[in-house]
Amino acid sequence: MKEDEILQKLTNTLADIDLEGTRKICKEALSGGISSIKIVKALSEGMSVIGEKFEAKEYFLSELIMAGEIMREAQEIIEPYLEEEQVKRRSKIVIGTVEGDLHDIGKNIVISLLSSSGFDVTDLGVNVPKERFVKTVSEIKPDVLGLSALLRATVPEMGEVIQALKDAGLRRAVKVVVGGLPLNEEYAEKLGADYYAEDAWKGLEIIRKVVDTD
Ligand code: B12
Repeated sequence: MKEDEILQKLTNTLADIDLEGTRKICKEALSGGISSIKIVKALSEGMSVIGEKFEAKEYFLSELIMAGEIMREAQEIIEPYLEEEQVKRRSKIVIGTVEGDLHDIGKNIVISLLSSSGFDVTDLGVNVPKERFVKTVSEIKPDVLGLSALLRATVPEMGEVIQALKDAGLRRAVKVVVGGLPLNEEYAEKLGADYYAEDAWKGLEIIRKVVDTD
């Protein structure tokens, strides 16, 4: 099978919520020399199909939960293969999903990519209150704070976190990168963020630039 066909099969297998199949194709693709980044992209496409099916009421919450579990397992298989790179200075990144939001698959991909690229990442998890972001920024003094939100209803919370940083006198000390499905460049600017990343790879590119020009 050609590389494209394997990747398409992986997307479809995840979209069918097939745990065994996804695990198997991931391993085969990796041992066949397909790049880990392409594999993660194929899996992300599978998650988008699942989202569409959920919207069309073809899938329900139980399928979303299963998909989350499959994605977590797949990430564990792929993580050791994510390309290791040397970063001169171990720049610090703090990242979390904002309060009210439990989605963390995308955030975890960002973390895998950053960690395997040599960044020192502190993961605050999901449903993180703004006070915790502020406390961590003041203690760890990261170069970048990454915020994630997947629900339209929780995106405004990103603005609340940024305002809380301002109130604590910490806004200038850290660059804020936001990501998540309901966002775009314009919305991110309105929230007061420095950068918007549509995916993990864009996030890595932005963060590399930010720490380079520090
Ligand atoms: C899996 C999933 C779940 C799982 C989450 C499991 C987990 N551990 O994360 C569970 C079952 C828990 C869940 C619950 C709910 N979900 Co849900 N979920 C999804 C689903 C299918 C996939 C999300 C995903 O993982 N995508 C794959 C990853 C790789 O993509 P990503 O998250 O976008 O991340 C990438 C980029 O956005 C970016 N990125 C993201 N964050 C960040 C941060 C930084 C710093 C950077 C640089 C980049 C970055 O990089 C990532 C990688 O490239 C989406 C549908 C979809 N199309 O996305 C719905 C979706 C997000 N969910 C939705 C809904 C409605 C819900 C529920 C309210 C359902 C319910 N009735 O209870 C609850 C809410 C729970 C809560 N309080 O958060 C809606 C949101 C609609 C809206 N307008 O707000 C969606 C869009 C489904 C739909 N089409 O209706 N969900």
